[in-house]
Amino acid sequence: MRARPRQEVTFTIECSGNTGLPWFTGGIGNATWAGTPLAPVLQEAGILDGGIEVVFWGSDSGIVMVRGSNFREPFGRGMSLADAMSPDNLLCYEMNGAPLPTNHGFPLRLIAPGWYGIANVKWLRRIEILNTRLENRFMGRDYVTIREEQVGGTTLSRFTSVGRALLKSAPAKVTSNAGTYQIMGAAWGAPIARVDVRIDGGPWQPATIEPREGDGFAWTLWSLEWSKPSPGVHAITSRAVDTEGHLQPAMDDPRIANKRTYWESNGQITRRVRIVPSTS
Ligand SMILES: Nc1nc2c(c(=O)[nH]1)N[C@H]1C(S)=C(S)[C@@H](COP(=O)(O)O)O[C@H]1N2
Ligand SMILES: [Mo]
Repeated sequence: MRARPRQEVTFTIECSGNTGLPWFTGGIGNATWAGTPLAPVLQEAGILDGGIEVVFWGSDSGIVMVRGSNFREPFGRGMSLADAMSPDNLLCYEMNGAPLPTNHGFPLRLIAPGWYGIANVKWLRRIEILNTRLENRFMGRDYVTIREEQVGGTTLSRFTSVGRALLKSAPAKVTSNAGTYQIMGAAWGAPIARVDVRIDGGPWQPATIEPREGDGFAWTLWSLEWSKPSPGVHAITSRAVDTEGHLQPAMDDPRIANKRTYWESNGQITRRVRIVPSTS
């Protein structure tokens, strides 16, 4: 793999279970990944007529029970051949200039920029091209978004596999320096045009966004000056807008509120911070 052409991408990977609920907010990280493009490897291996699905198998496995029987199933995820052939996808052996750490997939992992964490299969053992869709635990049973939608006057529960990353932002921290406060956060999942911040349900204020790093797969960091917050607890909400004008949905938007599983949770996040009176 190392003898093949090298390609890098700076890509923020978010776990699709990163809900914004207090018990899980940190399932996200940004790194520069290096490896070799996947598409030429598939082409050289030879893609037979009828091949539609590329399956990435990890070395880890677990027991799944289906209708009362136990099976040992390796971790695996499938991608349509068209998605797999994207020139962005890498067979990745390096993270931030060092060999992949074991917990991030050593010796080789898939890096699929623009997809939720689950697609980025670690500890790769085998890649297959199938003539049918893969419907294993990680495609069809777990990591499945269930959303109720009104279709033709009836309520339909739609079950879909966790897929591409979604537009999202979050307030990350508040710092103070000589009485001046600053709210800082990140936005990701799409090329970011703007981030708005709302304090205690007030008007949306545009944040200052930092220049985009890399090819649009890295998070955009943003900040907002916060003049003279009163002591006590404040609620800070952010919303991202992408370069096509899409708005990160509010938590009560039907796209979020009508979900029955917590995967792919890209609703606006409100964080509470306590401002304590200065002791100096
Ligand atoms: N082989 C294998 N790959 C895997 C997983 C796994 O359990 N086994 N977890 C996936 C999930 S759910 C996420 S969020 C990302 C996390 O990648 P990271 O550990 O580099 O942050 O790896 C993905 N790849
Ligand atoms: Mo995940």
